[in-house]
Amino acid sequence: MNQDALKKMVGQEAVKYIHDGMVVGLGTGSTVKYLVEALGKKVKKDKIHIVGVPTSHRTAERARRLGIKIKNINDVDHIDLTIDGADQIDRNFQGIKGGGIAHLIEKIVAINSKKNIWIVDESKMTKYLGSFPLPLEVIPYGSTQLFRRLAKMDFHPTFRMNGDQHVLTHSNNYIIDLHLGKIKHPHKLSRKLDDMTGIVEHGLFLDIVNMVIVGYDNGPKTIK
Ligand code: ABF
Repeated sequence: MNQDALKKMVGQEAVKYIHDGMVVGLGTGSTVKYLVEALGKKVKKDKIHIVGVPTSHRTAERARRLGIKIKNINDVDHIDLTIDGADQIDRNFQGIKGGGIAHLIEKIVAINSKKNIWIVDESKMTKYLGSFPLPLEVIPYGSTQLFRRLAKMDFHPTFRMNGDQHVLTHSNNYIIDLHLGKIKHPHKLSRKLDDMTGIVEHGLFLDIVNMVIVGYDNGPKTIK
């Protein structure tokens, strides 16, 4: 099966965990696209009442178009379940997210959710995090000096650019990607980045996910 078919598989599998009356965090990315489409069909067919809390404009628009009621996180009392994609997941179920520049909003929604499920194709599973660049959302003011500091730490930073323009996040911040190769101690790195002024949020999602649904050729596998 190609990667897109595996993404569709897990997106459709995950909708089984969404029930009438739930407030559901809706992630961002190409795998979650299939979840939102399956959820739209389930809402119509089973006439269930769901409130979706989107993690990006893209997801919000797609959900609205499919008849899913959308609310801002500040307008809900709690989030029962968040389903999102991921860029990499290691054997301890730690993750890298943010390839889609939405990791700050995704992390805010995730840490305010009672349960988190990640849906990925098998290519995202890895022994160590790091071969996927680690995104940092950074404040534009002083980002040049921050970039130099990260380079001196041998974090191999690059600005996320679109031509000669900085890619801007939902909050109009910049993205710096760290090309680390292998992250052996993600918690130690997380603490180091949390202490650096100018970094709004990094894409290490540690001790957050409760369940991972992985797409394999012989079917979806629910782990953890
Ligand atoms: C999102 O899922 C982002 O954090 C991440 O970049 C993206 C990757 O997933 P996909 O391969 O489904 O686009 O949550």
